[in-house]
Amino acid sequence: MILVGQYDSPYVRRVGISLHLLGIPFERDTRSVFSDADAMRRINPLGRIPALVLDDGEVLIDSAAILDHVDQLVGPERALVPPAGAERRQALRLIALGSGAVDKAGAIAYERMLRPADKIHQPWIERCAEQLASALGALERAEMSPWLLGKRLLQPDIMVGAMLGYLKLRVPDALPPGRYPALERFSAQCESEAGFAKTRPAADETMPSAL
Ligand SMILES: N[C@@H](CCC(=O)N[C@@H](CS)C(=O)NCC(=O)O)C(=O)O
Repeated sequence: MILVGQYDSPYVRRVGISLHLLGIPFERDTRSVFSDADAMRRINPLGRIPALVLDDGEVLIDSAAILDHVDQLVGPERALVPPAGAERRQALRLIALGSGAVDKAGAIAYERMLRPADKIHQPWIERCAEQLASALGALERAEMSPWLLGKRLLQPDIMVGAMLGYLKLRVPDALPPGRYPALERFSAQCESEAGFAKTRPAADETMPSAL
């Protein structure tokens, strides 16, 4: 299978981390959604990443749908989202907080990096920053013992860890030193895992500035 997308995308990274963690071999297509937009739209009509090209050529899009397939491949014992009940609901809530935080951080990064300076709308950035801080506050108060759902590293940890890595890269002002001590420790714990280490964005995996 081929994972399409660059690791500066936390959505691509969370798929890469999950595949490494589960020991599923894969290749990479690291073309850019910006500089290779036409080619990327032939893979995913939305021109977004990640996509996962299966060995028979079928293309899965959207990290949640890709990871749903990966969980089915490995079966309920090894799946990274619990199969049912309160634990599954809690996992999905934590994943939603992590991916929602990425969406807000992404909106800030795109506003700052893709718009000409005179078209940047500061009130929109401030609204996104408040929503992002509120989500980070909720995650800061979450139990981590040592992972979000207990002893095993699961999809909520991967999503939140990838989100924190993305913030450090693209919106570092969202993580003022000392404001989120539990999340700082949690991020270091995630980044020391092999799957996180193998999926650090390369220097050329980056976004363009003003389109
Ligand atoms: N819900 C999607 C979000 C994917 C997404 O936002 N991808 C971004 C990179 S982080 C992208 O492709 N952006 C390019 C664009 O939308 O033009 C998922 O979970 O895969």
